[in-house]
Amino acid sequence: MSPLCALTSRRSFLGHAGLAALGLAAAPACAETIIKLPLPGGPQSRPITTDFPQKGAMILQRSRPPLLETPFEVFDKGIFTPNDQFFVRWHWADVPTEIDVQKYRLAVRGNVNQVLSLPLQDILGMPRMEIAAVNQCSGNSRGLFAPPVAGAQWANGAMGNARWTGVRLKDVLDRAGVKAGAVAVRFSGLDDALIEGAPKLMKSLDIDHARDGEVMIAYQMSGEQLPLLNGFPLRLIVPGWYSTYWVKMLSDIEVLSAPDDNYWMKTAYRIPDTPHASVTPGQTGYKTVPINRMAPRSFVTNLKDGDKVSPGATVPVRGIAFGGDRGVKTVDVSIDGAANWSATELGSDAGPYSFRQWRAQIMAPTSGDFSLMARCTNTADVSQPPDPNWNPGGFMRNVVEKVRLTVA
Ligand SMILES: Nc1nc2c(c(=O)[nH]1)N[C@H]1C(S)=C(S)[C@@H](COP(=O)(O)O)O[C@H]1N2
Ligand SMILES: [Mo]
Repeated sequence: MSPLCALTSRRSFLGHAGLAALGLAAAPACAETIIKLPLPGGPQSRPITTDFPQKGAMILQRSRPPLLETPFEVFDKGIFTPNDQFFVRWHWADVPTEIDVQKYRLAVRGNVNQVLSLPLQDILGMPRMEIAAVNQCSGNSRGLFAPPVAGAQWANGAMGNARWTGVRLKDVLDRAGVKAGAVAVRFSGLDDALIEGAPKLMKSLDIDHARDGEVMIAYQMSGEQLPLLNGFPLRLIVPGWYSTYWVKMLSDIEVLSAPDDNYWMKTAYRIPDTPHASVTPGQTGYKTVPINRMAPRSFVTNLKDGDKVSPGATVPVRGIAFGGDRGVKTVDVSIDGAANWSATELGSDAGPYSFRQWRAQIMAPTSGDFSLMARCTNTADVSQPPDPNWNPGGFMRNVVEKVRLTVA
């Protein structure tokens, strides 16, 4: 990287959160490396950036607000995604670049007995909990949708797994005392839109879900403070649900006595109320619901499209899987286009919401090209579907993925 690039991006991101300044952060011109993502709708080229604070090499999808994708080979290293290569997604460009931890307060208000304004110290003093959970963007893999749809053209790296440490949301709500008639709890953070009148990101959960003892407010991610871009100092964790609900830099919790009809619940992040949230391109008039639970997925991590294997060779294969809203029961692989499947060996179990590693050996054919497929079945016996889903939001892809290999 040229010294000028380094200087510009440092000052603009770590310095004051000015609009123009932030726009310079990690400008693609500063990239050293270009990689290609396998996106059928193109364009495929993306710069690799190391210009963001607390982040290593990331795929630059957009610089302002930052959209940074995890390079896929990172997922081969283990079930926990390193914080410095954990993906980043923000909707609006006014993201604080500094947090004054002394002044930070978490408000709990609305339909409660006592309005709270909690300093971080109070949260740190409450009973701790820890959970391993996959944080996956609703639009992870959107760039693989055919026909293409609008939105961030992610490949498969808008996901990550971490051990989250923090407090139960239930405990925080109990401290405020939820009053009768509460139906939902709404969350928002310190970020905001720069555009006048644009709706601030706010997401809600039903009151029972919010109090289930699993939804939590995290202050640590795999044993460290949250990176700023992943929501320092506090973020919501909603195990098993898409990360659109995992509000970062959480500053406001509002208990509602009527369903939330804010833009981010009523209009955005809605999926067709159909199997696999799938519709036909151009279809209209279907019912929609807010996106919610994740579906099972699995990925090969030690081989990629175009890799060569020797004729008839025994090839070790491995990857990761997650069950979506529950644990992984089995992962099977096929090398004959889904005609036959064989079981893989599962790695250690870090809990129902975590990535789980799998490994197997396959016997390469003696000639020709072939596809390696991996299919996860979760503990509710839900398996990945053979055909890709489609919806205009590019949400919830969980088709059985293929890696195309060449015998040579
Ligand atoms: N405050 C705030 N929280 C947010 C968002 C946001 O724009 N602002 N985006 C959500 C979405 S859509 C995603 S995919 C995740 C991304 O989390 P990450 O950046 O830690 O990977 O944050 C969620 N929480
Ligand atoms: Mo997202």
